[in-house]
Amino acid sequence: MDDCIFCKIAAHEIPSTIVYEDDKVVAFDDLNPQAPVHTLVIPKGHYENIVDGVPADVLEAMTHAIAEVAKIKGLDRGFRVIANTGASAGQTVMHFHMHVLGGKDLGEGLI
Ligand code: DGP
Repeated sequence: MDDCIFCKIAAHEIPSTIVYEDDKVVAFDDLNPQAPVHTLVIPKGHYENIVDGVPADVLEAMTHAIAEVAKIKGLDRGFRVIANTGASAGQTVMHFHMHVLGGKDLGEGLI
């Protein structure tokens, strides 16, 4: 997608702090962190959200990337994964992404 900021990050056309990358996904630190560790995992291909026909191998690569991020960032005490889906859920960037949040006690709530 031409004017998608996360497509540009995936293509290294705009800078980001990349934590992990393979042929299908990129993980990079969020610009506006909500926790000591706040990393986004995105597919390199453009899908609007988690229900936009994301292929199983891409979902598997994203799960693998989340585990790699947890290892790299030392999230051995636990972490939270969130995929805001649609504007009413707070999705602001319409390129599927999973937030990986951790590095502090996040408590028991969902949000
Ligand atoms: P969401 O609300 O789920 O769509 O989250 C979008 C996240 O993307 C938000 O936490 C801020 C982050 N973000 C937006 N633009 C950029 C950017 O250009 N670079 C980085 N690293 N993060 C961005």
